[in-house]
Amino acid sequence: MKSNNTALKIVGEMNEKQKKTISKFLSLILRHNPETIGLRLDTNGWANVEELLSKSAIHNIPCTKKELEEVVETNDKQRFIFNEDHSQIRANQGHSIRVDLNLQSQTPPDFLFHGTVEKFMTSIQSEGLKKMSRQHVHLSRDKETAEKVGDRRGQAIILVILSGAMHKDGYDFYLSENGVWLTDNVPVNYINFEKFNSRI
Ligand code: HQG
Repeated sequence: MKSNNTALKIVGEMNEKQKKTISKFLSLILRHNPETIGLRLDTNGWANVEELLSKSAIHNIPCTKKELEEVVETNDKQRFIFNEDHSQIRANQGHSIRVDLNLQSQTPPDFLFHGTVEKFMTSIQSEGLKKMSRQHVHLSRDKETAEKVGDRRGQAIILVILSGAMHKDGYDFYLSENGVWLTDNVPVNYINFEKFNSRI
C-alpha cells in the first residue's frame, strides 16, 4: 500500500527539482528566446498558455496546465503572472527581448540596492550601472535581496543607489509586479562606493 501512496504523490505533486526545471525553462522562453520552441509573444510579452504547453511538450518539456499553475503560484520570486482568465502568461520582469510591460513611472524609496561582484567594479566605477543584456538595471528595496543577486556570481558586493536623488533629477523608476525596482541606467554619481573603496 505504501508504494501506491508514493506513486500517487509523484503523479499528483511536483517536486522542487521539477518546478525549478520548468521555472528555468519559462524564464528562457518568456524573457529571452520564445523562438526556441517556435512561440511568439505579443508586444506586451504575453504568451498563449495552450500554445506554450503544446509547443513545450513537442520540445520535450511536458507540463500540464495544473503544473504550470503550481509553478507560477509557488515561484520564489513570483517571476510569472497569468492574465485574468489564465489564457495568457508572461514574465514580470527580467526580459532581454523588447516588450512593453506598461509599467508606470513611480517614486522610489530614497535608497535602493544592487548586488554585483568585484570583477565588474572597475567598469561600474567608470560608467555606472548599465542594463547590459536586459531591458533595465535591476534594483531591490532590501539589502538581503541584493546580496542574493550578487552571490549568484561569487562574493556579493552591495552598492547603495541614491534613487531618491536620481528621481528628483528626472530619472524614471518602475516597480515590477513582483517588487523589483527597474531603471534605465545609474550614473556613477548616484552610486555610493564608500564601502567598496574602503576595502582597497
Ligand atoms: C553588472 C535574477 C560591468 C551587474 C536576479 C550584473 C535579479 C556591469 C551584471 C535579476 C555594469 C548584469 C537581474 C557595467 C552592471 N560594467 N558590469 N557598467 N553595469 N553590470 O543578470 O542585476 O532569478 O543582467 O552588476 O536575481 O545581476 O533571473 O542583472 O552583475 O533579480 O529572476 O552586469 O536576475 O533574477 O547581470 O540580475 P544581470 P542582475 P532571476
